[in-house]
Amino acid sequence: MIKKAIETPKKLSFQDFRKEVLNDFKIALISRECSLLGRREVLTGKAKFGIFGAGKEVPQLAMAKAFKKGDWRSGYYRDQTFMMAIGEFNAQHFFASLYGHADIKVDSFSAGRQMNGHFASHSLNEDGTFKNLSEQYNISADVSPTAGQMPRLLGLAEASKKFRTIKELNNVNKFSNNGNEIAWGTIGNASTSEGLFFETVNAAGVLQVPMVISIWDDDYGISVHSKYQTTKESISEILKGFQRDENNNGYEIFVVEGWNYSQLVDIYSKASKIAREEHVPVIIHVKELTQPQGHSTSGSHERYKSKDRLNWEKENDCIPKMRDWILNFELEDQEGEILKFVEDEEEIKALEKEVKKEVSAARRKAWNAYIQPMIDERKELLQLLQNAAQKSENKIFIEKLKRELAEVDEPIRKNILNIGRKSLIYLRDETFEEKQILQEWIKKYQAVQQLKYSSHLYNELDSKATNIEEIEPEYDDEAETFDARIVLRNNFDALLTQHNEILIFGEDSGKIGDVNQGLEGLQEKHGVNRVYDTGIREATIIGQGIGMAMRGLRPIAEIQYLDYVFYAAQVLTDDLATLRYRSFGKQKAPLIIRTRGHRLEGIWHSGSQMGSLLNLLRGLYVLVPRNMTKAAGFYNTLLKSDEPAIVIENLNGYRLKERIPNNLGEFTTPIGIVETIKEGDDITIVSYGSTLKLVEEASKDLSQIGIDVEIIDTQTLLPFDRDQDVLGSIQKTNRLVIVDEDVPGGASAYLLDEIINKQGAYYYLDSKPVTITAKAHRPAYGTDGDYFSKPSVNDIFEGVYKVMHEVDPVKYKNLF
Ligand SMILES: Cc1ncc(C[n+]2csc(CCOP(=O)(O)OP(=O)(O)O)c2C)c(N)n1
Ligand SMILES: [Mg+2]
Repeated sequence: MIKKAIETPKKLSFQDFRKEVLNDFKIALISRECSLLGRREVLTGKAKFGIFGAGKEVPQLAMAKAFKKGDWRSGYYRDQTFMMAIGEFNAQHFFASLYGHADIKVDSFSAGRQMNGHFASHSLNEDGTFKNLSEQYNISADVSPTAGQMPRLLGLAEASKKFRTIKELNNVNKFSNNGNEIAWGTIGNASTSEGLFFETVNAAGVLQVPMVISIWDDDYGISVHSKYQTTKESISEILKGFQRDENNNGYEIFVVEGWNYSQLVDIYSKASKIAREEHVPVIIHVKELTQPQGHSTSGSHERYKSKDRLNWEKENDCIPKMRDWILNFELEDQEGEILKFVEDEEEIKALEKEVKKEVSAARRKAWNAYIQPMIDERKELLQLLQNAAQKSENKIFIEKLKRELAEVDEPIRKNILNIGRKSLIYLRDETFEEKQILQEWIKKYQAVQQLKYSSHLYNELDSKATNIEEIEPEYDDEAETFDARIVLRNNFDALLTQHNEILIFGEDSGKIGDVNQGLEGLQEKHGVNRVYDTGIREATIIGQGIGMAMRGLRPIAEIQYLDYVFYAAQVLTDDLATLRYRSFGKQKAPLIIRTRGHRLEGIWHSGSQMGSLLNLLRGLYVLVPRNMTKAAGFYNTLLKSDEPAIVIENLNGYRLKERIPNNLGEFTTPIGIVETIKEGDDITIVSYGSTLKLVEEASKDLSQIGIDVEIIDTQTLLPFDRDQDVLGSIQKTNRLVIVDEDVPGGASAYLLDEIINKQGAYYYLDSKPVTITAKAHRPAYGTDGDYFSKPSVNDIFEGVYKVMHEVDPVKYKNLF
């Protein structure tokens, strides 16, 4: 058979081409062998769970060819072959991550924190600053929730657009070369059913950003066939309306069989050119892929696929298909000579044999590297247990524990610590040096190991946001007051002037300068590329922010009202909040989310869901400034640092009067520091946001009858009161009331835990701590809706009074 499709003008270049094809094929074979052995490792108990890229190897070889330094990938768990093909992953890494080797030098993606198949590159230097990202392959840390990679993909692509279109950013070579970088997305066919997929596709079409989405289509999502997933059973079919034409922007859409190596290479090269040069998004629907091992190591696909389908998958498996193509490939050159990739099948068989050996050796090496440190650690503990047992009256029990640990075939840290900690129970009544040595060892071991699993939730370096000191706002002696929105607006103006990397965007943020005019006139002044409107699509607004922040920009993403943040909750909690943690501190997205809420009226306009945010957003700062000067100070603080945060402004505070500081863009509100806004001796009241105004009002009524409260504004909810000032206050008043606009057991429960448990205020309380919260339901509409749903001045007065009644029922008689 003579194939003319691929032109090879010179013998030499055919040899190069041959080498490349055979090298690609070898990568595919290594990847497949890893998947096969990986499954065995799980089934024999050496690893917990495995999810592999088998059946998707060949298209990933093609994608890797088009992927250039500076580019970004935002993909999912099937991409091991791609990672191998760009040279960032090998068989030994594969097994290390499968075992969950908790060492960043070994599992460079997540130090064992993520399941296998979740990839990440290192964006940061040791000091937390960005590396030169335009000189490396960039892999944004994967997440497991299906389509969770899509919103971030939008931002990664949009960053290229910003680097190309904002003149002042053109020279930032560390992050971009004139916006030539493509953001490559990968997603499974079934995951395209998710709303996040469609939201992202639409937004990227509107924005016209350099994004190439590959859809790996194997007709299934675990056991569920395409007919239950996708209209017409074809994602490219239904996306046809996005195809660009002479009159309209849109997408370029390609459809290709996943086993057709030469066509894939061709299409990926075209797609790359379109996206890179024209900044037009591209979709590549890669069909006819298979799952030779089923979805994952839990369960087998024989349960849900028919015999016919299983046979079809065997016949259409992309690796045997590529093998046949290599074997049968012949090309006649200009001299009439027939050029081939291989002489005969034996050459391929020899390659296959070599690969098996290589992968098997890599597996052994990875296993030994994983298990040996723990065998050594066990040995240390066994010796210490032996020493302690010799001196102990409970020798037999300790020796029994020792035997139990010695008999574990493949000891992990849980086995080691479990036995060590149990041994201390038998030694509790005894005192001797060997026991002390054992105790010290366990304590130190636990502390060191714990870090492997718990570090990097926040920035732990000097650059962390909580290190930014307070700079007070400065005023002219006779500074006038203005609507408070002007403080914000002028401060944003100063920030946009100071930092070219700042971008502010959201619904109505551009042309009208946000619904409350905190950005009024700033689009005109700083340009439509820096202050701009987006569609109504909260999840991808956050995704835009995450992606751009990961690429060195400083986005401020607006969520119009706090109540609508839940459209983006998945992206915030699964992606943004975990990014630093799941990449073991090797990636960051210092995204600032600007929103407004607190004490409004109506079921979907209360802006009070603080408890749920506190639970979902560990990894972010949750900031609740009581006025706009404080809010502006938080933006200034955050921009001096590099961590993500959500700032919840008071919706009913924009028209209240505040003075305009002189040091705009400079003054800071410290993170995690409370402020005592009224001193008093009888009761400490802790609150935040708009509710503080009501607390202040109630406190005036209370002081009229001789109750002197101390009012503390938390200012920050996450983290809370790092200096433990609330404890100091309770040491004086011995009583605590928390006033919270959230539901019972919401933010008030969090605050109680912080104050009573963590700060230890329990020891200083003379009265039961009280929480005054909203009702459990959403607030009804209107002023009465608020009055009957949220804590009112009356509620606060009576709640505090009741505490004092219990203290002195004669002086403070029952009100009712
Ligand atoms: C939001 C969410 N729902 C469910 C799951 C469980 N889950 C993991 S993979 C998967 C199927 C995905 O199928 P597809 O997108 O076609 O990718 P494939 O595995 O076939 O490559 C499901 C349902 C998940 N990870 N995330
Ligand atoms: Mg699928």
